[in-house]
Amino acid sequence: PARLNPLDLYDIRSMLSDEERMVQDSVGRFVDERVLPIIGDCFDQARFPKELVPEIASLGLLGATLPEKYGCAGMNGVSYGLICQELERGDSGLRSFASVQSSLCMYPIYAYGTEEQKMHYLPKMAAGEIIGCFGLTEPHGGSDPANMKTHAKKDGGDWVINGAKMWITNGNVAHIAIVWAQTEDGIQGFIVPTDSKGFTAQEVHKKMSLRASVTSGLFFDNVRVPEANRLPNVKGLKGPLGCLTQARYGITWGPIGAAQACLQEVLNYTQERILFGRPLASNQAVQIKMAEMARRITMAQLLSLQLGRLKDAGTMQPTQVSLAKWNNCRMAIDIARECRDILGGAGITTEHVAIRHALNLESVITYEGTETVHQLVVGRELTGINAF
Ligand code: TGC
Ligand code: FAD
Repeated sequence: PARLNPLDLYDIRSMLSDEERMVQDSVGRFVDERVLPIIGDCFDQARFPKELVPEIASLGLLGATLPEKYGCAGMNGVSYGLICQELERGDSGLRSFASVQSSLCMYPIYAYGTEEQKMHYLPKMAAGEIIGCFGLTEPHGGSDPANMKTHAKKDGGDWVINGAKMWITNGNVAHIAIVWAQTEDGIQGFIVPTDSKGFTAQEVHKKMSLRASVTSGLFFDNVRVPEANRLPNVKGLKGPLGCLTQARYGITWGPIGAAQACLQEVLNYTQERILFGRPLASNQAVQIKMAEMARRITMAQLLSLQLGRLKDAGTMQPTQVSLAKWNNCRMAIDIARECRDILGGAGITTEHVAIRHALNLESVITYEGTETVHQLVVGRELTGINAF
């Protein structure tokens, strides 16, 4: 029989619909042709490749699961997962851009906004003409967003926002921020144009991770927005947490792509690297490491695909998303670090992909709920005891 595909040992492809395979192939081609040739340099130079945004938009990758009525592609959840997987095979920073735009900015407008807000923002956001960022985390502690200090106060027909957000993806490239703020009626979401008076975004420098992505602090000094910019259809922490469930779902798929990129690289490298008179790949120790990687990638693929099928059936639970986000981020960071080691000295530069993915995954395992947060969500489900 023909040899199996090392990146898809269980032929997950055969479990996809024709449409899902088409989505995967078109995003895969975009990543091979347009992302891989430049992304190592973008990471070195700490540069977000903003020039790719129009192409990402024209492929229908922004807000991909939202209805066509709003200029979106109306894809299913599995297709959205495959988009994340292929983009992150390129770089976690690019997948972050798409996750934030789609799941954290377009989704809340779609799920919690008025018809006017949807018609005004979603088509332009799908086209990449309006870029969004999502402000939930604050400087004093992201794991416990219920304790937020940023607040919005009603003043006539307006809301006045004061406070600060930290570690915000896209902050300095965004035209609007979805800002979660404490109000007299609990936490509420606001669409804040980034050219509002009193709004400042300050880029975070010296990052060793997600260098091809923009990360910022946001500051609100009496920022005034009209009532028309409030998202009226949700109150309380379940507003932002509902967005996180969408984004975390995509993030279960993304790291599979990063791990595949790393495994592919060492499969090639170890065939050609001759040490002690034979290819590195002929050593038992090296084969066991690579077999272990393929095993963990396969399990992650099956986990995300089943999660996607549950999502498309409308039965996916946040605890299931937590388990997969934890498992798949841990899988990928372990693989990327191990691949870096197998490359030896060559593994320490961005000429090879492993160290870039390993460093990026330090963010991915932390954001959207740290590994510990997701473990405790699963623990709470098992025991009925809240350990937070
Ligand atoms: P709790 O007070 O029990 O619940 C509040 C309300 O929310 C509901 N809920 C959810 N709804 C939807 N999805 C979820 N995942 C939900 N989890 C809870 C819940 O039913 C309740 O509703 P109601 O109607 O009763 O009011 O809150 P909790 O105890 O579940 O939350 C605790 C904890 C620690 C799990 C939560 O605070 C948490 O997830 N913390 C981590 C925060 C986090 O992940 N921040 C991410 C910021 S965004 C980001 O990182 C973007 S990076 C993206 C990129 O660049 O790609
Ligand atoms: P903390 O909450 O201070 O946690 C510190 C440590 O304590 C962690 O190890 C954590 O696991 C542990 N811990 C917390 N609670 C417990 C407990 N009960 N028991 C045991 N250990 C515990 N946020 C946004 O809102 N929007 C964005 O776009 C965004 N983009 C990001 C991009 C990047 C590159 C990064 C790094 C972060 C981004 N974040 C964003 C923020 C991210 O969500 C937070 O960093 C994350 O939620 C953790 O919050 P924190 O950094 O304040 O860590």
